[in-house]
Amino acid sequence: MARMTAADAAVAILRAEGVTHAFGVPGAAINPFYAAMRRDGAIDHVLARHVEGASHMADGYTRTRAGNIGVCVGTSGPAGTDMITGLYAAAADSVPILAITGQAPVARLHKEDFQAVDIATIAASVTKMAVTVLEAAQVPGVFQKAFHLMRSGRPGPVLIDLPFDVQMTEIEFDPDTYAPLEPHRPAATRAQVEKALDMLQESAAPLIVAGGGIINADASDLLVELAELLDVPVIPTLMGWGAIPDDHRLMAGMVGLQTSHQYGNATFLASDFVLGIGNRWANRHTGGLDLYRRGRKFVHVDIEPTQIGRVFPPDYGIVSDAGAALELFVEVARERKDRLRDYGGWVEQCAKRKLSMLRRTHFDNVPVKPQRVYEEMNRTFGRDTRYVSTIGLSQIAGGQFLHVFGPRHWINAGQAGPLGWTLPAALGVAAADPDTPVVALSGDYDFQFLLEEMAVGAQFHLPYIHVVVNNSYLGLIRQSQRGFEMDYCVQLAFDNVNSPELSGYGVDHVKVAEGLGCKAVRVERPEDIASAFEEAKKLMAEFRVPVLVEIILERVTNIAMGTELDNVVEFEELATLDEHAPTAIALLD
Ligand SMILES: Cc1ncc(C[n+]2csc(CCOP(=O)(O)OP(=O)(O)O)c2C)c(N)n1
Repeated sequence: MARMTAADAAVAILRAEGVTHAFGVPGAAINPFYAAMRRDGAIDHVLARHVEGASHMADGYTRTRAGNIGVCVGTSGPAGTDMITGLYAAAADSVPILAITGQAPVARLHKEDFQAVDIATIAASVTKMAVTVLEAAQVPGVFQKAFHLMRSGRPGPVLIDLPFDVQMTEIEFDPDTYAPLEPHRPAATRAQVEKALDMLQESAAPLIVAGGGIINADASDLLVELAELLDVPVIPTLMGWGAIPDDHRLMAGMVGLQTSHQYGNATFLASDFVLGIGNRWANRHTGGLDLYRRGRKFVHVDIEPTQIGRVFPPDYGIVSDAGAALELFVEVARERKDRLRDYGGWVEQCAKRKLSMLRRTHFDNVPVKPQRVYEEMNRTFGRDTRYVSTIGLSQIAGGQFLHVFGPRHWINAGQAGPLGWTLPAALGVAAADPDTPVVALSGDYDFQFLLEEMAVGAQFHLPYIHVVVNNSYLGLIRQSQRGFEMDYCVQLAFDNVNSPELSGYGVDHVKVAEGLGCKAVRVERPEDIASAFEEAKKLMAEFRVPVLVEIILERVTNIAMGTELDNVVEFEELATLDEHAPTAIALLD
């Protein structure tokens, strides 16, 4: 056994659990932990400029690779409260991150000490565990339990709050023999999978709804294998996007009120059976439940028992890790290969809908129409690109028009949608996987929320391309104001006295990005977008810093959305010629 401070033991456990990076902001109450990180030397510290930024970096880091746990670190008081949005975004999307905060000494916790706040209580509803450790000897056990919890069942975040004196206390701990606990992941039984397959085979027009649980379980290959064995089309949810490549013949489109395809909704409404795996029937996917459920049977597979029946009662529910369930589904489907129902006609109908219901992307308008931006992104950025986005018309249009070809290549704060998430999350993604291109997508407001974090990318050489579609208009909020006259001093645009050429837009994002040590390019004409992206790639490779590509959009844009799956309002005519939607057509060849 070795004697060391509890802070040293905590850092040794992070290393043993596979943590390579910590994103944080120091302060007096967390200094012992920082000193322990320095002594250990195995964890790269990335100094954020805002603690919320650090928490989103940790989130992006986790989402990039199976098994990753992002860690964010902050001092007592406001650092922990700044992390709450990050914890919420992670919890909402079933993403494990570990937040570590400093705290006032144990004896002063109840004395309204400087920056002492009961962060464990504040964080309780957005974590799987939030605890202030009062006994130094419990520190190794609390960290071991935290990793076990984060990886078991439905993944999610944990917060560990460490009083100053607890961090400093010497304890017995043997890092050489420390071993992570085996995560608990429930698995479907054969009888359950056989019953679900029997139900599917009774239907004439079945679909698989593939949720983020499949990506969490690293089981996308199994999903594709199952879809091919059964010859059943797949609808990925927003969190499951990438589980089946967009150019796979069985990719039937996304369904929903916003980030959806018109053909996806039409195919869903023509189906009579849905096998949902690792999904949660999110309301922006389902729309009104009457229409969503009418005329079809549902089987729901989810790792968390209480998710079954939460949104609506399925015809049959199975509690299982998505990967474990898919393994068994594939096994049983293989055994039944010779007696599986022929869905060729149904698959063909779905493919036809895809061909005839594409939205138009090719517009030559100046100022640029957003659809064109996504077409150029599809054309310029390779299949291996990881896209990162959060919320806004930009994210919704990204969902409708971008093409994604692999799991963890669409990285999106889907449920919480906190403005500001995109930039720091993209830095976390770049830190976790420096070898794969990262392209972030923001509206101007999302970009402005935490834009100081760009300096972090310049300082720590975390290169990525940030596409900012600038309408200076809070597009999503305007489009969804639903008759509320909310326009009370709500304008992002102003006359910038330093950049008069931006009249009607406001913030000079190019100057800001350059001031933070990054490179930046501005585009105003559609024919210049592709060359700006190519230029950005070159700048990124040469300087190894984030590169902003700001595209000045038309101020007012409407992107298709609606209130029901059969009532999504289109604002442009659908593509009638191949050249109206060239990159989407290319996927169908
Ligand atoms: C922290 C936070 N506050 C408010 C919102 C509500 N909200 C959603 S989108 C949006 C406007 C987004 O504007 P922008 O980022 O410029 O994107 P656009 O919709 O114009 O593409 C707002 C205010 C939010 N999602 N998060």
